[in-house]
Amino acid sequence: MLTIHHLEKSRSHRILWMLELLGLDYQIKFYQRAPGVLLAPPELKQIHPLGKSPVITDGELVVAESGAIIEYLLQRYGEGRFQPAADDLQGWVDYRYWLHYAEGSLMPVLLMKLVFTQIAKRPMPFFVKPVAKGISSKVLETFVQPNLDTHLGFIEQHLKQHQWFAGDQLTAADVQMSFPMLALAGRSDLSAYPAIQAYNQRLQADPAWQKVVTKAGPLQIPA
Ligand SMILES: N[C@@H](CCC(=O)N[C@@H](CS)C(=O)NCC(=O)O)C(=O)O
Repeated sequence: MLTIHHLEKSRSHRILWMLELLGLDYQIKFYQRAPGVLLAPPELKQIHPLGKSPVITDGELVVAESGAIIEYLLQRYGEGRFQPAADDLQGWVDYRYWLHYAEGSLMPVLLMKLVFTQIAKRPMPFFVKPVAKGISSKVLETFVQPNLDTHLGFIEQHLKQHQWFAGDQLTAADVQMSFPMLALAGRSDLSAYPAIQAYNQRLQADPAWQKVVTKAGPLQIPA
């Protein structure tokens, strides 16, 4: 039996979406984050040494890392679905690009936004707080937000011309992009980005996404 080790409020949501899109039989093992921090519980280290989610087990196989899980599921169960047609070269270039861009380029900036926003909210001695707040708001203002703005403009331009990331059909590139796209909504003001907002509505209206919401709840983004 295929099992997904699903951490609440995490990238694991995208794998649930992939499993639903493929119509696979699977079970969900739920994990909660430790109270007050964003860390996964130690039990996840019994599944994979890094103790992160998502991770799936399929019989004897353990597959970690969202992109690798998606590629595994498509290769084993996809039968060509949720990938561009074999002769659609531009589609394949876009597909690969966005599949890797999600974790390789966009998530690091979103993670920095989360970490530096959290610093100012954490309990600490009163005399340290102004220094910590000063440093984190400087990093946010001079590095993180300008970078995020560049990403937002870039994604907006792409989505003005394409319904889905790799063309007119929903592919696994959209599955991999779903988490950072909804994290963008949680961590940025999207009022100047109508194509991104429309895309986020489109993805959440997908029937397979709706099934995930029924089984595991809506995706909550740590902010
Ligand atoms: N690049 C990895 C990232 C995995 C990851 O960092 N997952 C987070 C949840 S979104 C996690 O498990 N965090 C808890 C922790 O680090 O303890 C992937 O895409 O699978």
